Order: sequence, then structure tokens, then C-alpha cells
Amino acid sequence: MSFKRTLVTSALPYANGPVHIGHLAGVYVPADIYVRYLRLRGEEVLFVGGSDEHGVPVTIRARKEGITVQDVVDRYHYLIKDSFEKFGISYDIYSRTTSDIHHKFASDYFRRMYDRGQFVEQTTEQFYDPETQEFLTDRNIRGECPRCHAQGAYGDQCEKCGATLSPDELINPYNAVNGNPLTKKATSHWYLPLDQYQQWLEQWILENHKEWRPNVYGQCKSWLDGGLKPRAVTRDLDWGIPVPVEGADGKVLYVWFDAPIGYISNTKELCDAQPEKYGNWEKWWKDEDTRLIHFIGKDNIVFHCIVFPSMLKADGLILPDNVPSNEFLNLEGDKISTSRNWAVWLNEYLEDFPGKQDVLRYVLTANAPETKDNDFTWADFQARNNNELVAIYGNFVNRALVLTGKYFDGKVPAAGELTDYDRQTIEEFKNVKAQLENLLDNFRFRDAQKEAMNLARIGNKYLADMEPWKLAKTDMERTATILNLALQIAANLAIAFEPFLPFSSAKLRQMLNMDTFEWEQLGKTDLLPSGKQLAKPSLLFSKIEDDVIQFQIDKLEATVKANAEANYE
Ligand code: B3M
Ligand code: ZN
Repeated sequence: MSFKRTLVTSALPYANGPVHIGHLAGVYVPADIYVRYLRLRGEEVLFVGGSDEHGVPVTIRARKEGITVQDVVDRYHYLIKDSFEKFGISYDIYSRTTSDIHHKFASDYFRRMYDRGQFVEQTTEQFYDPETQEFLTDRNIRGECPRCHAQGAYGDQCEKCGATLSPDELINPYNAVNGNPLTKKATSHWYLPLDQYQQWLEQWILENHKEWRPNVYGQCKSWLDGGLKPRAVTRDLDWGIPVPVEGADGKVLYVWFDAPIGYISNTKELCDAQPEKYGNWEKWWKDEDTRLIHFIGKDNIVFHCIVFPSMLKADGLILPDNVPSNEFLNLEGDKISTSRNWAVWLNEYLEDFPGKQDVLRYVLTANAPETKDNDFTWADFQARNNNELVAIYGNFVNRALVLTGKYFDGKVPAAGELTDYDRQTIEEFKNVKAQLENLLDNFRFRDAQKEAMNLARIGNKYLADMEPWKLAKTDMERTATILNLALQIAANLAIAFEPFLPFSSAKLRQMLNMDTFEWEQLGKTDLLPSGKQLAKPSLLFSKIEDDVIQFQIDKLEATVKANAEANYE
């Protein structure tokens, strides 16, 4: 199949806390690598994101802090948006689901499906607080665990014994917010009858998308094998998008119904604002020539592969072509957890490591949990920075530039006759373009970045073997040839690393004074014409010392201590 354009989405993070390295590694860096790669190739691509501002957790947080829900989502939306910008996540639009455009779009979407009879209405008995007159969500119900008899188990899970629960199983359920005992009351909701989509989904995923990552395909298969059931798409809540049906007062769209529609409404927001640049939103969501790719974490698979596609099909929109989902990233051997504060928060990293966004991008991609859960450790972070970015990539580029400055006044020297060794070196990196394409087209970012680093290794080895600093004493012509080739490799590196390490690439591009900067140039040795004046070199990366790493480890240890004390009290 061939496509005219690619629409890339990344999961909309909940605006109930800052984003951490797990989010970056699992979703945002891979999505960004992919769109940067497509843009470099000159493809038509749109990268859409935003904050997910509905759902229950933001309301719980607001109550706890005694502020409005809008205050909570405002605070985190801007914090998250800022972190993404600073890490170079190159969205065309990063918007939010509390926007007017989104509210109207999601509401209309629901209403169209409702008018077509694409929902079923069902009445069930739900837990209700007679005093506050509200229905309670699973998380807001607590009680005694039926398994281990711990007090304070949640309606969906007991944190003591780990059991997955439903609120009906709790002994003496009560309202988590005020402790009130609960009764049951009938309420009606609209359901998306997924059972009616079962056959179609089996064909579309299990037959037509065997190329999806095994973790994604496998999860879909087990959902489908289990038999799909209707899913409620509305909730009794006062925060969210009101259900646009008469008599549905006090009901809002379920957050997982409206959030993925955010991909579409955010596209519309962008297209409406700049139609000459982006065209209309329908081009991106209705035209079969558009290829849609969702980047998500593994806990979002069912929503992006089963629920949302059913909604898209119901409304006649295009379906995702691929849903590259990662597994989870752990931190120092332990599951990242917001409630236990076990995380490296992006806003804190930016403060502690100013200007080192590329280092984190590099380490997270090198360790990307593409096929299995992976671990982030500060020791590995330091080692990869010092032994790879500094010692290989940075060192090579710096040597090439400094020597050119020293012997050729910073001008690209003309290459003379090539030796066999030169030709062999050129041969080694000639295929970098095809190799990178093959890996990037298949969402194998970890291996792709390794390939880019390999190019730096080739350059580093070439200079180490040729020792132009010695030759310069006796053979200026040979020195010129060697440095010419080294500079061409450096120019290749600027392009090859752009999707992964955009800040360093921009710096290198500026040092090499490159006018053209295209994917097509990769693998070639004529990127810098001889005689071109280069800029003054500066270091691309710098060593990270032990005390800096120790500071981060101490910070985590303080968290462990604080958690232990909190549990003891
Ligand atoms: N906010 C869940 C999450 O952040 C959810 C994703 C929505 S994507 C439409 O993991
Ligand atoms: Zn329990």
C-alpha cells in the first residue's frame, strides 16, 4: 500500500500530574523520532497531541487540594506542554480536551452515533451516596477486601493483596471522600455494543494486521478470544462533557470515549487555524490515502486497537494502520509509580540537567522497552553519556573540527586520491540510509539509534587509525583527504541523529555550516564542498561526574525513606 501522508498521534497524558521518564520512553520520544524522520524525508506528516483533562483522578486531586478541577488541569496541562517542548517533542499541535472545540466535537460525535442507533441503553444498579446524591466511580468506593480483609481496599483493587476487585465484592462499602455508607440506585447509561464489532475486528486485526508488534497483536487476540461485551460510554459525574441527550442530566461522556476523539478535534483546531498550511481536518481523518499511527503505552492497547477503531468505523473515519505500543520502563529495578513518587520527573530533570535533553532522549531510546519491560538506572545513564555520547560521537566530531581548524583554518580541505582503507571506510557507512530506513519504517527505534551510533564509531575508528595529527607533520595532502572524509562523516551524523538527538544535530549542523540537510544525503561523501568555512567548534556533549549521579541516587533513596515512614505512621 502506498500513502500520501501520515498522521501520527501520541497518547494524551492525564493532566493530573507531571510527566516522567516512563512516559517519555514509552510514547513521546518514539513518536517524535518517527515524525522527525518522516519530515526529514520530506513526507507530509502531522503530529498531534494534547492533555487528557477529564476522568476521575483529576477530580480526586482537586478535592484533596481544595482547589477546582479546572485549576488542577490548568496546572498540569501547562507543565506537561512545557516539558514536551523543552524535550523537543515536535508537535504540530498540543492542545487539551477542555477546549471548546473538543467539547463540541466530542459531543457531536456522540450525538451522531446516538442518532444512528449505534449505542444500546441499559439500566443497572450502581453505588450511590444518598447524602451527597452522587453515584460513585470504582476508585471512589472503599471497603473491606473480601480476600485479605484489609480495610480501605478500592472498588477496583486491593492495594494490600493486589486483588482485582469489583465494588460489589467489597465488604461494607463506603464513600472514599466522606466515609458515608452507600446504597444502590438504578441508573441508565449508553453502551458501545462491542460484541457487534467482534467479527469485523477479528478480520481487521487478526487477519489483516499480523505485522503489528507481537505484544499489541497478542493483547488484541486475547481480548477477542475472550469475547467482547458492550462497554458503557457515559458516566454519572459532574466533570466532563455533558451527554447531549435529553434527560441525561448529571451524566457525562466517559473519559475514554472523549479522549481519543481529542486526536481528531485537535487536528481540527490546527486545520481551522491554518487551513492553507494543513488543509482541512477531513483530509487527515477521512481520506484513505492518510496513514494513521497511534503511539501509546501498553495499558492503552485495548482502547486504541478495539474501542476507538470501532468508534471510527461507526463514524466512517479511517482506521489506524499501526499502533506501536511499548512495554513499561522501570526505575532502578522498581515499577515507576506516581503515588509513591518513584519516578524521574521531566520538569525536575530539566532543572538538574540543563541543556542535556538529548542525553536523556539517547538513554531512553537505547533502553527503550520495545519488546519487554526495561530498566532505567542512573549508573547506565552516566555510562552511556560518558562512554558513548562523549567518547564516541562527541569525541569524533570534536577531533575532526578541531584538526580542521588547526591545519586548514577551519575550511573543508579538498580530498585527494583515496586509499583502500578510505574506500573500505566509505563502504562501511554507505548503507546507513537503507539500514536506518528499514528499522525506522518498522518502528525499531532502539536498533536504529544503534545504527546511527555505529556511524560515529566508524568515524572515530577511522581517525584513530589514520592519526592525521601525526601525518600533518609530513603529508599535508593526505591529512586533507582524511579530514575531508571525517567531516563528511560528521555531516552524515548530523542528519542520521536528527530524529534522535535534535538539539545536538542542530548544533552540529550549525558548526558544519550545512545549507542543505536532507535524508537523501545520507551515506554520501559530498555533503560539504571543499573550501567551505566551518564555524568555531564547541563540545556536543560533556562528561557527567559521579557526584551528579550520586545526587540523583540520594534523591531516590530519600523517597524510599519517606515512603517507609509514611507507611509506618
Ligand atoms: N490519558 C491514559 C494514559 O495517560 C490516557 C490516554 C488517553 S489517549 C486517548 O495512560
Ligand atoms: Zn486484599
